Amino acid sequence: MRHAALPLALAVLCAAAPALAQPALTAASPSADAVVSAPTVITLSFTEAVAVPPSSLALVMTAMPGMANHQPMKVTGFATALADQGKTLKVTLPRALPAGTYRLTWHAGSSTGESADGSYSFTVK
Ligand SMILES: [Cu+2]
Repeated sequence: MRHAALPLALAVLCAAAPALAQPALTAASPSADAVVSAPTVITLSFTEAVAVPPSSLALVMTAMPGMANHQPMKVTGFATALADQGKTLKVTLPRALPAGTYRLTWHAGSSTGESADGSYSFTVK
């Protein structure tokens, strides 16, 4: 009896899996550890469609050329929109990013309540 019941239990688990999928980051521009020149747009692409809100993004300048002891400086005033049928978060910056090192922190949430978080750094030359 226990052996007969097991395949059914597995089948139920497998059928439920796609609905519980978290949005995973598949591509980003600028990408992690990239060195780019003055980006005006940041894009993050996910395996699942996400929604805004709850998806959000924070961008902090952590270093600047020629400036020792740079305090984390938050970049504000950007607009977040969806593209690619909700699978891409497109962030339009108020102006091209000046030279420095940045830390990008993202939160991606789907309309079904699944979410994921991540962060990475990139450099503007
Ligand atoms: Cu700065």
